[in-house]
Amino acid sequence: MSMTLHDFLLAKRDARLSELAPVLAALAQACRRISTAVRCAAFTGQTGLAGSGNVQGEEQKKLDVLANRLMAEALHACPQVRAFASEEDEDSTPGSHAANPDGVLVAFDPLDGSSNLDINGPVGSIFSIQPGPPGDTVGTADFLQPGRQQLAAGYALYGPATVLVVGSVAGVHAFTLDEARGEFLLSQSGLQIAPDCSEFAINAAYQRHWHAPVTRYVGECLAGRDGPRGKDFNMRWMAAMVADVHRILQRGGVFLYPADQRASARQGKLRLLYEAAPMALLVHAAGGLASSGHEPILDILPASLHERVPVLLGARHEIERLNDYHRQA
Ligand code: P6P
Repeated sequence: MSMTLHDFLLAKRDARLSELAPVLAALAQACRRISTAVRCAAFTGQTGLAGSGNVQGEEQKKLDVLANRLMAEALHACPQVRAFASEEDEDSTPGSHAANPDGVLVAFDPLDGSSNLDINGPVGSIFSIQPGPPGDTVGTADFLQPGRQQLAAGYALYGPATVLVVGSVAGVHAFTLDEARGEFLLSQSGLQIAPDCSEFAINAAYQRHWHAPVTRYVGECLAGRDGPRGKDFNMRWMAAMVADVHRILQRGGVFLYPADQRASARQGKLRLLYEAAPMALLVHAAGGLASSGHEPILDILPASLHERVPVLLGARHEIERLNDYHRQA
């Protein structure tokens, strides 16, 4: 019988993750509850808009608000969590053990890709676990750490199956929810991304706004076997970063949400602390790369909690090519 997340952490298959067992258990519980809420929304009155907006100025779905509450409840109660920060909230929130000197910080996107909810498309939750600050006080500024300092990161993908992926620098592992048992069971250990690929993900609707390096890269992919790449490429765009990243961890590829010439996208769309940095840790641990086009995402020091950053991630050789095109430009 497959190993549960609890037994995996107990067995110390990854010492870094095992040290974080309490907070990973809290996150797994919250993701399990969010999975149920998403599946049952149609008959629990949880579909549609909440009638409120978030700090990003976005209209919140009822499930955005509920997922945020479920994550906050689980993390606030966890003795290992000193504070947490959400995409939905302006500032961080202290946990019930804010002065715990061995405690950690958690930044999360409670429901990524919620525009897919109305079409029963994939959505997910993303989380980043950082070391807590010295001393016994903690606040929003303590979250402004470069991604390389993360202790662990992960996501839950609410798709045909609910899958929880967690990783540290030592490796990335996937657990699939056994709904009957209410347990996440180990389904893949040591996920790896091939250095080459033939699949790219980008929202091609913004093509006219792209900067030259991205236009060149995508154009060469589209030129196929008769073009400079000498092979055909496939394209996917899930409108949920979690689903695109999960596909890359399963079968390779690249995911691009670049900066473009629109005033609203000068730094891209995705948020550094709870979307780009956690995914970058997972991708690097699986042998891939994650870049802004100008530097590794893991090296970027955030200036603010909700800072956006361009994201180019996935197959090593492809991201190296994109970095080279940015250097040439
Ligand atoms: P667009 C979801 O809103 C999200 O933050 C990511 O999960 C996703 O990859 C991207 O935005 C989709 O953006 O511009 O295609 O709607």
